[in-house]
Amino acid sequence: MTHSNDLFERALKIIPGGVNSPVRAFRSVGGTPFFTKRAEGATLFTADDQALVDFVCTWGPSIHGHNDPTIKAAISKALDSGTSFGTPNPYEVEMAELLVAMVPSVEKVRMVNSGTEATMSAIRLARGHTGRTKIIKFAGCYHGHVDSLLVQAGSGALTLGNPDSAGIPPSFAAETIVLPYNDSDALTAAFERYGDELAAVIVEPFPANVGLIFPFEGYLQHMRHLCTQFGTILIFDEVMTGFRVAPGGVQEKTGITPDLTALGKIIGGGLPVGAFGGKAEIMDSIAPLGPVYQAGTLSGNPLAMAAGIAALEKLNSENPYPRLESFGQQIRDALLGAAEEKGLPLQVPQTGSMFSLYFSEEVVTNYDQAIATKTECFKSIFHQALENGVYLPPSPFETCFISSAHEGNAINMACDVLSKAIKNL
Ligand code: KE4
Repeated sequence: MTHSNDLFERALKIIPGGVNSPVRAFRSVGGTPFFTKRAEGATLFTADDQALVDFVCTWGPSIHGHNDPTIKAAISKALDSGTSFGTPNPYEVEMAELLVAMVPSVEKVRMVNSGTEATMSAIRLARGHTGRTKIIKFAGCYHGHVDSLLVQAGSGALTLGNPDSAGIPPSFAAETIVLPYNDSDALTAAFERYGDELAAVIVEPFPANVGLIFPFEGYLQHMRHLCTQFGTILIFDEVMTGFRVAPGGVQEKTGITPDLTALGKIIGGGLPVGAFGGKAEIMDSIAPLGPVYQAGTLSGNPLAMAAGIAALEKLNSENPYPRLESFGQQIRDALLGAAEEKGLPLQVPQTGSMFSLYFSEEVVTNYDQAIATKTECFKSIFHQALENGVYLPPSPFETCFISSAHEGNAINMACDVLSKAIKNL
């Protein structure tokens, strides 16, 4: 098996940046990415024979840990019958029934193959259903690489220090209004100015692509109220938070119900899956029933559906959320304790199995505050941790994930390694 450096050298020749997704390239932390040859539970086994406790969890999907035996068994059972039929298959109905049962806003749902397809389709549906063109998004929120949403985006776009992307016609960007998150006055003003032109507001209810940010008390309620008042479709992008912070995501946790929801990651059990769903009356505007076209060769793929169904059924049968919350608090307390001993200002926003690190005096509540934090401290932590067997997301503007396989030694060892890294700053 060739080592990561050889693999990366070969990759650089024929894959742009040597990676199939920018954030994997370590551009914002420096160094070159390792290649993973196998993953099990909380651990990645690299092509350099290193074992790493993984806090990226393939960017969210592996809430049960890597290579989960239940999910694996479901995939191999489905595989016995073939990989793709191009016709409806029973798994699609089962998955749709699960999503309707688990996500408060979802009365009808359409399967796609990524979170990007889910948000892209939800935006098109909102525009087609309302006949309006303008949308509101929030600085730092990332909704996948959709043309009209790659404006002041987070995640990889932010990591590249280039919040916008080349290739987006100014006319597209002109239909997208970008507001600061957590600013109710700015939201009210935008509605007063554009109200009846607004097809949709799309938001990560807990932004997690700029680090992890929580809404001010009443902020999401205000957003819900304005959308209802002006007939604007409220879209929660729960690609990351769906099934992560609670089975029904932020909308279950807060009791605020959007009109449409974008989903992804966990619902694929590690295979490529996205979904968008919501009010039946809106979803019925989607082809072949309605005028808004949307399609996909591999949408509802039987293997991916079988993996996702197993992942969701496991959440329902095991209810890992209390354990995940305790793991998250354990990590948060260890990090804050080490920073206090060091006299270093550190914020560790945490909910359940999601947390991030901001080296900042103040609590981070929006994009401007996030990009003003001391990212060089994060880079040092990242590399110290990696050298000592702990893999954090390779960017200060991502969120760390914990799986239910992170119990016992994995969490304790990670707390120890990260605490030492902070004290070494
Ligand atoms: P995908 O197209 O990558 O499946 O989903 C896009 C997406 C949509 N909405 C939210 C809230 C998301 O977080 C994402 C994707 N998240 C990033 C990590 N922050 C994926 C990692 C990557 O781009 O490689």
